Amino acid sequence: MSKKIFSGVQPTGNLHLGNYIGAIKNFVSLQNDPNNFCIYCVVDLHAITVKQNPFELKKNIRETAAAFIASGLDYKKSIIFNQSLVPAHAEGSWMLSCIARMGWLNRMTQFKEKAGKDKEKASVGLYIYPVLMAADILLYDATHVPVGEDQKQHLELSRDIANKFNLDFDSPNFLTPPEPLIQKNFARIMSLKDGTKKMSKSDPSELSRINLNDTSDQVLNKIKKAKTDNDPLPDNQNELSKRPEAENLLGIYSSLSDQPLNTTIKEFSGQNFSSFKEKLADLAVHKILPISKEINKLLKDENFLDNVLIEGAEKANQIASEKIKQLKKIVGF
Ligand code: AQP
Repeated sequence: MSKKIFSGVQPTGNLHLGNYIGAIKNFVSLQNDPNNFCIYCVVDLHAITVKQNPFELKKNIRETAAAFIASGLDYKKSIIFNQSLVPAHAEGSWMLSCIARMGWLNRMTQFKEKAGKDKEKASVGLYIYPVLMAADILLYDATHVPVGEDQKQHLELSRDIANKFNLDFDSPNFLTPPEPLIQKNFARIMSLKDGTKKMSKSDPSELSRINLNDTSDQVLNKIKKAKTDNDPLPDNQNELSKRPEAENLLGIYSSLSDQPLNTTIKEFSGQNFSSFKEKLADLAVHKILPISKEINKLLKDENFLDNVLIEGAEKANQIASEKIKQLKKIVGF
Protein backbone atom coordinates (compact mmCIF):
# COMPACT_ATOMS: atom_id res chain seq x y z
CA MET A 1 0.00 0.00 0.00
CA SER A 2 1.35 3.45 -0.82
CA LYS A 3 1.82 5.73 2.17
CA LYS A 4 1.90 9.51 2.48
CA ILE A 5 4.45 10.23 5.17
CA PHE A 6 4.88 13.45 7.17
CA SER A 7 7.21 14.02 10.09
CA GLY A 8 9.15 16.84 11.68
CA VAL A 9 12.10 17.58 13.90
CA GLN A 10 12.53 20.72 16.00
CA PRO A 11 15.59 22.88 15.32
CA THR A 12 16.32 23.25 19.02
CA GLY A 13 19.96 22.18 18.98
CA ASN A 14 22.21 19.48 17.66
CA LEU A 15 20.39 16.34 16.64
CA HIS A 16 21.35 13.37 18.79
CA LEU A 17 21.42 9.59 18.69
CA GLY A 18 17.85 9.45 20.10
CA ASN A 19 16.53 11.54 17.19
CA TYR A 20 18.52 9.35 14.79
CA ILE A 21 17.47 5.93 16.13
CA GLY A 22 13.92 6.97 17.12
CA ALA A 23 13.08 8.97 14.00
CA ILE A 24 15.56 9.80 11.22
CA LYS A 25 16.80 6.26 10.52
CA ASN A 26 13.17 5.36 9.96
CA PHE A 27 12.59 8.48 7.78
CA VAL A 28 15.36 7.24 5.47
CA SER A 29 14.01 3.72 5.06
CA LEU A 30 10.50 5.04 4.40
CA GLN A 31 11.89 7.42 1.78
CA ASN A 32 13.70 4.57 0.07
CA ASP A 33 10.46 2.62 -0.48
CA PRO A 34 9.26 3.79 -3.91
CA ASN A 35 5.61 3.35 -2.83
CA ASN A 36 5.89 6.19 -0.33
CA PHE A 37 5.59 9.96 -0.76
CA CYS A 38 7.55 11.62 2.05
CA ILE A 39 7.57 15.12 3.51
CA TYR A 40 10.10 15.95 6.22
CA CYS A 41 9.87 19.27 7.99
CA VAL A 42 12.19 21.31 10.18
CA VAL A 43 9.49 22.45 12.60
CA ASP A 44 10.78 25.90 13.53
CA LEU A 45 7.32 27.18 14.60
CA HIS A 46 7.34 24.43 17.23
CA ALA A 47 10.81 25.43 18.37
CA ILE A 48 9.68 28.92 19.48
CA THR A 49 7.19 27.47 21.99
CA VAL A 50 10.17 27.81 24.33
CA LYS A 51 12.44 30.87 24.19
CA GLN A 52 15.05 30.72 21.42
CA ASN A 53 17.95 32.97 20.62
CA PRO A 54 17.17 34.22 17.05
CA PHE A 55 20.77 33.82 15.90
CA GLU A 56 20.96 30.27 17.30
CA LEU A 57 17.58 29.39 15.81
CA LYS A 58 18.72 30.30 12.31
CA LYS A 59 21.85 28.23 12.81
CA ASN A 60 19.85 25.29 14.17
CA ILE A 61 17.44 25.33 11.21
CA ARG A 62 20.39 24.88 8.85
CA GLU A 63 21.98 22.28 11.14
CA THR A 64 18.80 20.21 11.24
CA ALA A 65 18.52 20.33 7.44
CA ALA A 66 22.20 19.32 7.21
CA ALA A 67 21.61 16.42 9.65
CA PHE A 68 18.64 15.23 7.56
CA ILE A 69 20.69 15.19 4.37
CA ALA A 70 23.82 13.75 6.01
CA SER A 71 21.73 10.90 7.49
CA GLY A 72 20.47 9.91 4.04
CA LEU A 73 17.41 12.03 3.28
CA ASP A 74 17.40 13.05 -0.35
CA TYR A 75 15.78 16.38 -1.19
CA LYS A 76 15.13 15.10 -4.73
CA LYS A 77 13.06 12.16 -3.44
CA SER A 78 11.44 13.77 -0.39
CA ILE A 79 10.14 17.26 0.29
CA ILE A 80 12.45 18.86 2.87
CA PHE A 81 11.53 22.33 4.14
CA ASN A 82 11.13 24.49 7.19
CA GLN A 83 7.68 25.11 8.55
CA SER A 84 7.76 28.92 8.88
CA LEU A 85 8.17 29.27 5.09
CA VAL A 86 4.68 27.79 4.56
CA PRO A 87 1.98 30.10 6.06
CA ALA A 88 -0.71 27.38 5.90
CA HIS A 89 0.73 25.72 9.03
CA ALA A 90 -0.03 28.70 11.26
CA GLU A 91 -3.37 29.36 9.56
CA GLY A 92 -4.46 25.72 9.81
CA SER A 93 -3.35 25.58 13.41
CA TRP A 94 -5.69 28.45 14.33
CA MET A 95 -8.68 26.84 12.67
CA LEU A 96 -7.97 23.48 14.30
CA SER A 97 -7.49 25.09 17.70
CA CYS A 98 -11.17 25.97 17.48
CA ILE A 99 -11.93 22.25 17.03
CA ALA A 100 -9.61 20.84 19.74
CA ARG A 101 -11.06 20.78 23.26
CA MET A 102 -9.32 22.12 26.38
CA GLY A 103 -9.92 18.77 28.08
CA TRP A 104 -7.99 16.98 25.34
CA LEU A 105 -5.00 19.31 25.66
CA ASN A 106 -5.06 19.13 29.45
CA ARG A 107 -4.24 15.44 29.18
CA MET A 108 -1.04 15.90 27.15
CA THR A 109 1.84 14.56 29.21
CA GLN A 110 4.55 16.32 27.18
CA PHE A 111 3.15 19.72 28.18
CA LYS A 112 3.17 18.65 31.83
CA GLU A 113 6.79 17.48 31.52
CA LYS A 114 8.04 20.49 29.58
CA ALA A 115 6.10 23.13 31.54
CA GLY A 116 7.36 21.64 34.80
CA LYS A 117 6.03 22.77 38.16
CA ASP A 118 5.22 26.33 37.15
CA LYS A 119 2.85 25.81 34.26
CA GLU A 120 1.40 29.32 34.66
CA LYS A 121 4.66 30.62 33.21
CA ALA A 122 4.71 28.30 30.17
CA SER A 123 3.84 29.89 26.83
CA VAL A 124 0.37 29.43 25.36
CA GLY A 125 2.24 28.11 22.29
CA LEU A 126 3.70 25.24 24.32
CA TYR A 127 0.19 24.35 25.48
CA ILE A 128 -1.30 24.27 21.97
CA TYR A 129 1.80 22.71 20.37
CA PRO A 130 -0.11 19.46 19.60
CA VAL A 131 -2.70 21.45 17.59
CA LEU A 132 0.03 22.92 15.38
CA MET A 133 1.37 19.38 15.00
CA ALA A 134 -2.10 18.22 13.92
CA ALA A 135 -2.23 21.01 11.31
CA ASP A 136 1.24 20.01 10.02
CA ILE A 137 0.05 16.47 9.38
CA LEU A 138 -3.53 17.05 8.26
CA LEU A 139 -2.64 19.74 5.69
CA TYR A 140 -0.83 17.12 3.62
CA ASP A 141 -3.38 14.31 4.10
CA ALA A 142 -0.53 12.30 5.61
CA THR A 143 -1.57 8.71 6.21
CA HIS A 144 1.43 7.75 8.35
CA VAL A 145 3.65 9.66 10.76
CA PRO A 146 6.96 8.14 11.88
CA VAL A 147 7.68 9.36 15.42
CA GLY A 148 9.36 8.29 18.62
CA GLU A 149 7.16 6.77 21.31
CA ASP A 150 7.02 10.12 23.14
CA GLN A 151 4.85 11.58 20.35
CA LYS A 152 2.20 8.84 20.32
CA GLN A 153 -0.25 10.83 22.44
CA HIS A 154 0.03 13.86 20.13
CA LEU A 155 -0.72 11.64 17.15
CA GLU A 156 -3.87 10.37 18.86
CA LEU A 157 -4.91 13.99 19.37
CA SER A 158 -4.42 14.67 15.63
CA ARG A 159 -6.76 11.77 14.91
CA ASP A 160 -9.36 13.15 17.35
CA ILE A 161 -9.14 16.61 15.76
CA ALA A 162 -9.52 15.19 12.24
CA ASN A 163 -12.53 13.07 13.23
CA LYS A 164 -14.26 15.94 15.07
CA PHE A 165 -13.72 18.36 12.18
CA ASN A 166 -15.14 15.87 9.67
CA LEU A 167 -18.13 15.27 11.93
CA ASP A 168 -18.79 18.91 12.91
CA PHE A 169 -18.73 20.10 9.30
CA ASP A 170 -20.36 17.03 7.83
CA SER A 171 -17.36 16.48 5.57
CA PRO A 172 -16.61 12.76 5.81
CA ASN A 173 -12.98 11.91 4.98
CA PHE A 174 -11.95 15.55 4.37
CA LEU A 175 -9.23 15.33 7.01
CA THR A 176 -7.35 12.03 7.13
CA PRO A 177 -6.78 10.61 10.64
CA PRO A 178 -3.08 9.65 10.56
CA GLU A 179 -1.53 6.40 11.79
CA PRO A 180 1.60 6.58 13.94
CA LEU A 181 4.60 4.58 12.75
CA ILE A 182 6.47 3.75 15.93
CA GLN A 183 9.35 1.35 15.82
CA LYS A 184 8.74 -1.73 17.93
CA ASN A 185 12.27 -1.75 19.26
CA PHE A 186 14.47 1.05 20.58
CA ALA A 187 11.68 3.63 20.22
CA ARG A 188 12.99 5.56 23.23
CA ILE A 189 16.71 6.13 23.68
CA MET A 190 17.59 7.28 27.17
CA SER A 191 20.12 9.74 28.57
CA LEU A 192 23.66 8.39 28.99
CA LYS A 193 23.67 9.91 32.47
CA ASP A 194 20.29 8.57 33.65
CA GLY A 195 18.67 5.52 32.07
CA THR A 196 15.23 6.61 33.23
CA LYS A 197 15.30 9.99 31.41
CA LYS A 198 14.85 10.51 27.65
CA MET A 199 17.94 11.53 25.68
CA SER A 200 17.09 15.13 24.77
CA LYS A 201 18.60 18.17 23.03
CA SER A 202 17.58 20.40 25.91
CA ASP A 203 19.32 18.35 28.63
CA PRO A 204 21.91 20.77 30.09
CA SER A 205 24.52 17.99 30.28
CA GLU A 206 26.40 17.44 27.00
CA LEU A 207 27.48 14.07 28.42
CA SER A 208 23.85 12.91 28.43
CA ARG A 209 23.70 12.57 24.65
CA ILE A 210 25.73 11.71 21.56
CA ASN A 211 25.25 14.40 18.94
CA LEU A 212 25.25 13.51 15.27
CA ASN A 213 28.03 16.03 14.70
CA ASP A 214 30.28 14.86 17.57
CA THR A 215 33.90 14.03 16.81
CA SER A 216 35.19 10.48 17.42
CA ASP A 217 36.90 11.66 20.60
CA GLN A 218 33.66 13.12 21.91
CA VAL A 219 31.75 9.91 21.13
CA LEU A 220 34.44 7.77 22.82
CA ASN A 221 34.53 10.02 25.87
CA LYS A 222 30.73 10.14 26.28
CA ILE A 223 30.41 6.36 26.08
CA LYS A 224 33.30 5.90 28.48
CA LYS A 225 31.60 8.22 30.99
CA ALA A 226 28.08 6.79 30.48
CA LYS A 227 26.42 5.73 33.74
CA THR A 228 26.39 1.98 34.44
CA ASP A 229 25.84 -0.32 37.41
CA ASN A 230 28.32 -2.67 39.07
CA ASP A 231 27.13 -6.06 37.77
CA PRO A 232 28.30 -7.97 34.71
CA LEU A 233 25.96 -7.81 31.70
CA PRO A 234 22.95 -10.15 32.08
CA ASP A 235 22.06 -13.23 30.03
CA ASN A 236 18.34 -12.50 29.64
CA GLN A 237 15.96 -9.68 28.79
CA ASN A 238 13.92 -9.92 32.03
CA GLU A 239 16.84 -8.84 34.15
CA LEU A 240 17.34 -5.78 31.95
CA SER A 241 14.07 -4.16 33.01
CA LYS A 242 15.63 -3.60 36.45
CA ARG A 243 18.83 -2.14 34.95
CA PRO A 244 17.84 0.89 32.82
CA GLU A 245 21.39 2.00 31.90
CA ALA A 246 22.40 -1.50 30.75
CA GLU A 247 19.15 -1.82 28.81
CA ASN A 248 19.72 1.53 27.09
CA LEU A 249 23.33 0.85 26.08
CA LEU A 250 22.55 -2.67 24.83
CA GLY A 251 19.58 -1.20 22.93
CA ILE A 252 21.77 1.43 21.27
CA TYR A 253 24.25 -1.29 20.27
CA SER A 254 21.45 -3.46 18.82
CA SER A 255 19.89 -0.62 16.86
CA LEU A 256 23.20 0.59 15.41
CA SER A 257 24.20 -2.94 14.43
CA ASP A 258 20.68 -3.77 13.13
CA GLN A 259 20.44 -6.89 15.26
CA PRO A 260 17.79 -8.06 17.75
CA LEU A 261 18.35 -7.24 21.41
CA ASN A 262 18.53 -10.95 22.30
CA THR A 263 21.48 -11.42 19.95
CA THR A 264 23.30 -8.51 21.62
CA ILE A 265 22.51 -9.90 25.08
CA LYS A 266 24.00 -13.27 24.07
CA GLU A 267 27.07 -11.56 22.57
CA PHE A 268 27.93 -9.68 25.78
CA SER A 269 26.39 -11.84 28.53
CA GLY A 270 28.68 -12.11 31.58
CA GLN A 271 31.12 -9.44 30.32
CA ASN A 272 31.87 -6.30 32.30
CA PHE A 273 30.84 -2.85 31.11
CA SER A 274 34.33 -1.70 30.20
CA SER A 275 34.85 -4.26 27.44
CA PHE A 276 31.27 -3.80 26.16
CA LYS A 277 31.71 -0.02 26.13
CA GLU A 278 34.82 -0.37 23.95
CA LYS A 279 32.81 -2.33 21.35
CA LEU A 280 29.89 0.11 21.59
CA ALA A 281 32.20 3.10 21.15
CA ASP A 282 33.81 1.55 18.04
CA LEU A 283 30.40 0.88 16.54
CA ALA A 284 29.02 4.33 17.39
CA VAL A 285 32.06 6.07 15.91
CA HIS A 286 31.80 3.91 12.78
CA LYS A 287 28.12 4.91 12.34
CA ILE A 288 28.26 8.54 13.48
CA LEU A 289 31.52 9.73 11.98
CA PRO A 290 30.44 9.70 8.30
CA ILE A 291 27.26 11.61 9.28
CA SER A 292 29.22 14.07 11.39
CA LYS A 293 31.73 14.73 8.58
CA GLU A 294 28.93 15.26 6.08
CA ILE A 295 27.05 17.65 8.41
CA ASN A 296 30.18 19.75 8.86
CA LYS A 297 30.79 19.79 5.10
CA LEU A 298 27.20 20.83 4.35
CA LEU A 299 27.26 23.58 6.97
CA LYS A 300 30.02 25.31 5.05
CA ASP A 301 27.58 25.89 2.17
CA GLU A 302 24.73 27.90 3.70
CA ASN A 303 23.33 28.87 0.29
CA PHE A 304 22.92 25.25 -0.66
CA LEU A 305 21.04 24.45 2.58
CA ASP A 306 18.85 27.56 2.27
CA ASN A 307 17.98 26.65 -1.32
CA VAL A 308 17.04 23.07 -0.39
CA LEU A 309 14.65 24.47 2.23
CA ILE A 310 13.20 27.16 -0.06
CA GLU A 311 12.63 24.76 -2.96
CA GLY A 312 11.09 22.24 -0.57
CA ALA A 313 8.82 24.96 0.84
CA GLU A 314 7.58 25.87 -2.65
CA LYS A 315 6.50 22.25 -3.21
CA ALA A 316 4.98 21.99 0.29
CA ASN A 317 3.15 25.29 -0.18
CA GLN A 318 1.41 24.06 -3.32
CA ILE A 319 -0.11 21.15 -1.39
CA ALA A 320 -0.84 22.93 1.89
CA SER A 321 -2.30 26.15 0.45
CA GLU A 322 -4.75 24.13 -1.65
CA LYS A 323 -5.90 22.24 1.47
CA ILE A 324 -6.31 25.49 3.40
CA LYS A 325 -8.44 26.89 0.57
CA GLN A 326 -10.77 23.88 0.84
CA LEU A 327 -10.74 24.08 4.65
CA LYS A 328 -11.79 27.74 4.57
CA LYS A 329 -14.61 26.98 2.18
CA ILE A 330 -15.91 24.22 4.46
CA VAL A 331 -15.69 26.46 7.53
CA GLY A 332 -17.67 29.19 5.74
CA PHE A 333 -15.08 31.86 5.00
N1 AQP B 1 15.39 10.02 23.13
C1 AQP B 1 14.69 9.73 22.06
N2 AQP B 1 14.50 8.46 21.68
C2 AQP B 1 13.77 8.16 20.56
N3 AQP B 1 13.23 9.10 19.77
C3 AQP B 1 13.39 10.38 20.10
N4 AQP B 1 12.98 11.53 19.54
C4 AQP B 1 13.44 12.59 20.27
N5 AQP B 1 14.13 12.15 21.31
C5 AQP B 1 14.14 10.78 21.26
C6 AQP B 1 12.19 11.59 18.32
O1 AQP B 1 12.86 12.47 17.42
C7 AQP B 1 11.88 13.16 16.63
C8 AQP B 1 12.19 14.62 16.65
O2 AQP B 1 12.04 15.12 17.96
P1 AQP B 1 11.98 16.67 18.20
O3 AQP B 1 13.33 17.21 18.15
O4 AQP B 1 11.01 17.30 17.31
O5 AQP B 1 11.34 16.83 19.63
P2 AQP B 1 11.61 16.16 20.99
O6 AQP B 1 10.95 14.82 21.02
O7 AQP B 1 11.14 17.14 22.01
O8 AQP B 1 13.20 15.97 21.01
P3 AQP B 1 14.21 16.43 22.10
O9 AQP B 1 15.55 15.99 21.71
O10 AQP B 1 13.74 16.00 23.46
O11 AQP B 1 14.19 17.99 21.96
P4 AQP B 1 13.94 19.11 23.02
O12 AQP B 1 14.93 18.84 24.10
O13 AQP B 1 14.17 20.39 22.31
O14 AQP B 1 12.53 18.93 23.48
C9 AQP B 1 10.50 12.83 17.22
O15 AQP B 1 9.88 11.86 16.40
C10 AQP B 1 10.83 12.25 18.56
O16 AQP B 1 9.86 11.30 18.95
